[in-house]
Amino acid sequence: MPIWNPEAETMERKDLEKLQAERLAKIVEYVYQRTPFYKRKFDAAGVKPEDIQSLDDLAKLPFTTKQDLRDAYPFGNFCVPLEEVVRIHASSGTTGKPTVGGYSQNDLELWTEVMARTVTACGVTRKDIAHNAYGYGLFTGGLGFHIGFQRVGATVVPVSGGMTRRQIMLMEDFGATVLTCTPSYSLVLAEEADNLGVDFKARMKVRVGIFGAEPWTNEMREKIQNRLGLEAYDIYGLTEIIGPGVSIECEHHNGLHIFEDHFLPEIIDPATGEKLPYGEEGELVFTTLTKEAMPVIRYRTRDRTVLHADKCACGRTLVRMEKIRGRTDDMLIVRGVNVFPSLIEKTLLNVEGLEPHYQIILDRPKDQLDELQILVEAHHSFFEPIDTRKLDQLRDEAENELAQTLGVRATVKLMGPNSIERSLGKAKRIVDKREL
Ligand code: DLL
Repeated sequence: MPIWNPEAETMERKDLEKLQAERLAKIVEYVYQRTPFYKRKFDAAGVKPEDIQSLDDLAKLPFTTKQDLRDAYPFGNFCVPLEEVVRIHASSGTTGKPTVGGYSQNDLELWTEVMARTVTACGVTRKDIAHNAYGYGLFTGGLGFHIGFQRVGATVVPVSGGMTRRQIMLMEDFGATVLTCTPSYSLVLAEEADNLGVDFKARMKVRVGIFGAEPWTNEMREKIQNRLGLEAYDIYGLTEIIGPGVSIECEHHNGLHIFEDHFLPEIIDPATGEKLPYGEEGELVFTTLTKEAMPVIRYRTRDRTVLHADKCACGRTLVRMEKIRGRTDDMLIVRGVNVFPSLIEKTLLNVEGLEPHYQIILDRPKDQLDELQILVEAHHSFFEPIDTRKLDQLRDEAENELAQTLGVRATVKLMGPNSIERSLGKAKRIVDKREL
């Protein structure tokens, strides 16, 4: 498979590390001079830019947290005057103010470059027609893919999210070969095709799907690939770093290559902040090495994964991160037991008869223990006509499987087709009523 920028993506690791160290020293000096936001942080930690000479010195620098960025909202951490900022994006965030991303002209150029690398890694070329159903607007997904597709010369269809029925028509009429959206929305598209009597696999030419912006397991990947008849690639990114374009799977699907010449990754122990070696699971931390408007230093993503540095068969020398395993703050504590949402998804999708649409509800009725309830849709055949005996069996099977894998009891409520809310973008999987 072609590589967009072989020089950068297949560089010898020692040359790459040399480049990273040079860029790190520069960016640390840059942010220190350019914004009181970092000057204050570095001063408080007793570290000066000249202390940062090698990659090992990185650990001397203080972390930047989501709270730090909130405190600086909206532009307090920018390193260029607003006249040099040519684009703003933001991530919705579930509570309070959004997280802002600001881009200079050069930052947009960098974003275009990493997105061109990204789509090329998934086999996209100028011959492709890319149906881009990520949201256009403040969210980085739509415009991020847009510029990457244009750079490689593919034909981009900027359809954005919504009007799902129309999307099915356009995908078929335009002969889309690439689909980009959240993994959950890809299933909404498949369902709408079913509703319209359109056989997605037979009528659509889509061969590649590039899905991300929300957690999804390999079990979910299987479901999507089978239903849509395409090869699904996982893409990761976040507004604070650049948007999509931080890391991408290659054709070997053995982790996501991080564009390390621009985004320097670390894994830390979320409890102690200690740096962990390759192969160990922890919290992903990024330092942007080349951004101008809004560089971030040691940004704690709260996403949990593992890094691997051995060479990949695709030829890229870039570090690979495993599929995101969850967030440091999404672990549910149910009656004192740690429960990971990704494990719930995995378990449900291994039970035959359940559909990949579910919601996790946590509640604590007054003076009682936590209750974990899982709403999940059963295949429509159970409802035509309704077969309560079989539904009861299916529910018991799901509850038993969950009890075994989670180590805590969850009640399962089986739902009819299309009864769990669908999302155009990121799916809302967890409803925690205990905080209300
Ligand atoms: O979701 C950027 C993006 C757009 C990525 C399109 C991929 C495709 P935010 O809205 O700032 O940015 O959300 C970032 O979403 O910290 C993760 O928790 C989560 N996330 C993003 N990609 C993945 C993924 C975009 N592939 C936050 N797997 C991140 C799991 C993901 N979680």
